[in-house]
Amino acid sequence: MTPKKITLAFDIYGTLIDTNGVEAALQALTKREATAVSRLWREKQLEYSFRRGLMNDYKNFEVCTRQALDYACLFFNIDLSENDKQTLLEGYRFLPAFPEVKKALASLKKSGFRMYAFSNGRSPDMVGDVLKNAAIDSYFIDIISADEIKNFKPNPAVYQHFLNRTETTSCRCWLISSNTFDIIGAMSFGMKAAWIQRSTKSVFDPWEMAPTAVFNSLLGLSDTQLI
Ligand code: 2OP
Repeated sequence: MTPKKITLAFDIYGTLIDTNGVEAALQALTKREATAVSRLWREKQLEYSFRRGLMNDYKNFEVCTRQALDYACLFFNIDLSENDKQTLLEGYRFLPAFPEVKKALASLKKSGFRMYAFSNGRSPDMVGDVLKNAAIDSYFIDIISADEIKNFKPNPAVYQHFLNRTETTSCRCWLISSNTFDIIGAMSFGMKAAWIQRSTKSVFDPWEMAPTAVFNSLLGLSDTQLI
């Protein structure tokens, strides 16, 4: 097998893009320590997407993000104006990439892998903007968004949609993600999956499977590991 025959599906938020990048703006607007607020915002964003999926009541990832921000504000008793909330949501399009991402993507692209961005975020606006603003959009052939089928990872239909759009098969495809729900979703669908364990404190869900490979950054991904 050569890299040209292997498709890599890169999750975006938390894997390539650091969602904690909202902390500084949150702190400036709320005038308080924002780590816990940022964490709750992200947790609720994911929870809302999962619940929408289970309920068959699709609202896109931006809506989930906005409602999760409203929840975090209510929970921490933070009074933000509509303008401030819009500023924070706009900031979601300017989140930074993790430090090693550019170097790792450049090296994988040079090796010849078929590389796609694969996200629950809406494309092209939400995901397209964040990749462009982080200057990593050029590494991908295309963005595949779960929004195209009005569903969310980890629903198997979304992984199937990825294979359909990229004209590949699960045995020639790796999901690359720091999100354990995504790794388990892809593997139970039949894809190989590399878990990017971005913090030693991140715990892999103790379900009936383990990731195909584990790395502490994208720099761990190489031809020998993926072919
Ligand atoms: C993604 O980018 C939700 O972080 C997840 O799909």
